[in-house]
Amino acid sequence: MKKAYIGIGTNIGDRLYNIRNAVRALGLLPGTQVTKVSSVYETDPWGYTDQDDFLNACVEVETNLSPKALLGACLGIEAASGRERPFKNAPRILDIDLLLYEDVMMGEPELVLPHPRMHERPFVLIPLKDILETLQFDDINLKESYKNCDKTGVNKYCDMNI
Ligand code: PH2
Ligand code: MG
Ligand code: MG
Repeated sequence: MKKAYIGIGTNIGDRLYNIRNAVRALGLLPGTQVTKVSSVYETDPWGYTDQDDFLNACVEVETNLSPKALLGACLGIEAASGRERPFKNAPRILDIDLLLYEDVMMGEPELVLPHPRMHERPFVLIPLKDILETLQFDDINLKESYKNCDKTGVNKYCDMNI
């Protein structure tokens, strides 16, 4: 089994339902278990700011799926929830991003690991810190990014009860 870390975000509809639904669906993937869940955070929109606040969370999974198979499965869960992609950083029912997969580094058009923008994103770093003990992978120092990130727009919303 391989360990992977996944970020979940939503700012349309019943946001807490959407997060819980994503976590449940991840746990139902073949050869996959959800092994840790972060708290749920309410976060200011980042990037395209003229939209409603998000709920964000992160989970750890143990999986037999390859990185690309896991990514494909995450995109499938998004699509099943009704996700549309009208423009970059648009409001979304559900976004499921593969952040880290073991210590795999890859840069292919369909998948870059670690996630290339996670270091800049408090809404990823803060929930990830709940579940990732070391925050330190060989070439990417997440601990520094976490220490330096602006924490003002990320507020604990609730514990994840799944
Ligand atoms: N996702 C984005 C862009 N902006 N802002 C917040 N607060 N949370 C997100 O999940 C998010 C975002 C693109 O994936
Ligand atoms: Mg995203
Ligand atoms: Mg995404």
